[in-house]
Amino acid sequence: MLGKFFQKPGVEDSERVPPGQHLTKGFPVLTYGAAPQVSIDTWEFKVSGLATAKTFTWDDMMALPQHEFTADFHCVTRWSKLDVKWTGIKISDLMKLIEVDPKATHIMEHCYGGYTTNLPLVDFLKEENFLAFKLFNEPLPPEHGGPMRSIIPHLYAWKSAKWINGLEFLEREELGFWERNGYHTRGEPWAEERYS
Ligand SMILES: Nc1nc2c(c(=O)[nH]1)N[C@H]1C(S)=C(S)[C@@H](COP(=O)(O)O)O[C@H]1N2
Ligand SMILES: [Mo]
Repeated sequence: MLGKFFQKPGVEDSERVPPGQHLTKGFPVLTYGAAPQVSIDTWEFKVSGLATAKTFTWDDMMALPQHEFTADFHCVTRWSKLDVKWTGIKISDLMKLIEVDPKATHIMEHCYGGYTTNLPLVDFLKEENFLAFKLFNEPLPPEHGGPMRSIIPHLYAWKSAKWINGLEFLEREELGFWERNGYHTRGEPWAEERYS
């Protein structure tokens, strides 16, 4: 796509930048509270709720197929970053190892440090979603959620849980940290589902 090279950096590209967002060249860090220190040696990822309970270690995760991803990132505080390059594991590959009760309709992502964020199961299971452990080919920096975070490209970035350490399967919607504090339950950037 030749046209891309002639575009001035920072110019809002209406086809890719959702309404009310502006492009940022850097990659701001947005964390509520202190960033937890998480080591891969003791790292655990727990499946709970309406699914067969299971704990994955770092090595279990690294044994899954690894892919490179390019995704746009939209923070509800109105900055967007296009074409972020990640390396990670598809949620769909992880889900092949998780036995979910058919009654489950929603999930809660859990994190080291206590942050949570909720999603309808259908949004969570989108083929484009992944767990990232590298950012631009370097180990995911701790401030951006290293060693592992989720990336849910089609929703505002508060759904992309940094320092993720578990998934809880639910039979009804429950609210995560920001959702309890006034953010929209779903958070679709093209519909500007910012606050509820
Ligand atoms: N555990 C955790 N995950 C989190 C957050 C947080 O405070 N704690 N902030 C969210 C918000 S509001 C945004 S915009 C993105 C920011 O990711 P970044 O700091 O890598 O830019 O992470 C999301 N995931
Ligand atoms: Mo955000």
